[in-house]
Amino acid sequence: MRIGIVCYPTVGGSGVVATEIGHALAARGHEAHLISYDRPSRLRRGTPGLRFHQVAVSAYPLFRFPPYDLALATRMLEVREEARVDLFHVHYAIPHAVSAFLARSMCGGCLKFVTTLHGTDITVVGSDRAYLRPTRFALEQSDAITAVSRYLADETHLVFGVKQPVEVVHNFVDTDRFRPNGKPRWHQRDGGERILVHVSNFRPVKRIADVVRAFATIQRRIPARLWLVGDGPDREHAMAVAGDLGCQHCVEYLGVVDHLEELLPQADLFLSASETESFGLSMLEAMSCGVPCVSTAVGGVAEVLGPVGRLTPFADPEAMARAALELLEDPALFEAQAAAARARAVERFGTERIVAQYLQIYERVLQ
Ligand code: GMT
Repeated sequence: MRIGIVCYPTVGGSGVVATEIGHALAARGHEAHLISYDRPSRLRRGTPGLRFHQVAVSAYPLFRFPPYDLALATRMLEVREEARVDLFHVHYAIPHAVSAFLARSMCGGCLKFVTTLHGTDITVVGSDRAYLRPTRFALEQSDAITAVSRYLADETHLVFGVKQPVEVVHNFVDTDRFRPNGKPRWHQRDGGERILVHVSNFRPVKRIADVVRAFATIQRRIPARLWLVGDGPDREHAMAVAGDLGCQHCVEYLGVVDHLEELLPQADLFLSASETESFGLSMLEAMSCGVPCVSTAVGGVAEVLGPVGRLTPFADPEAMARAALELLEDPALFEAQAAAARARAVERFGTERIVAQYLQIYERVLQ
């Protein structure tokens, strides 16, 4: 098959999932064409069968907001003609599904598209009055709709009232790349310092300050260090909170890390304090490295963690700290959790299993 994949290029999960689908398709002998305004951060160079097509948006002075959705629709048609793409798979509904509909209308119905919903395209941005109607319309025009969790599929029906089925296809992880590195645990290391990690786009919805608050409590009880990975608007606020709580010397901001698979296995525990999280891809990547997660019980996180790790109430950093300490003070419990995290990632969220579900959907739509 020749599949066009439209996504955001940023470090956010939807772009990561889209790019990894591209890699997985190429590895299985298909042709994948990634379309975005920049090179996606996870795109590995020189992959046979996988090409990147940039969308150029001209900045005419009259345009306060250059119309990216129009430029994208045009690029989709060009890629379809150049590469004889069979089907488009658009990730994140806004505006990608609308552009796909426009591209299809411009060529008299020549093109089919599958829309994958990732989270805030439904729960935050999509339900904004300014975008709700075009998003619902574009979803209804999609040849198939998928959501990355059961929670998100249910929200889509609730918020948008779309009639067609929203199929659940969970996110996936390359369990060969994201794997434990066999490092000694803290109780075998000098000083016994635990390493906690948080990876995100540091948006308000991630509540990074709560991660820091939970960490401050943990670090008062046991030797610990917090790695903050990623970037976004709340980064400085998080560091300021660390300063206020007197734990800034133990909080390290690592920025955007290109090879997360090398970093995550070095951590002991992943903390997430999100207000909403349709899936939580970085938690799955951590689990695959044998790193258990402590997260707020929101959205689709329970579908990812299952019985492994700990879920705590939203906006309760003290409860998060207690849950983390329970795991970090008991080496036997911790080892069992680390092994269970890895096993769950391998058994339920491996690339092979999930990409097969997308391939089935593509085949069905193309029939
Ligand atoms: O909204 C975001 O935070 C970014 C968004 C994205 O497009 O990267 O993340 C969403 O999609 C990820 C990949 O499917 C999920 O793992 C995240 O849980 C989801 N974020 C939220 O629901 C907040």
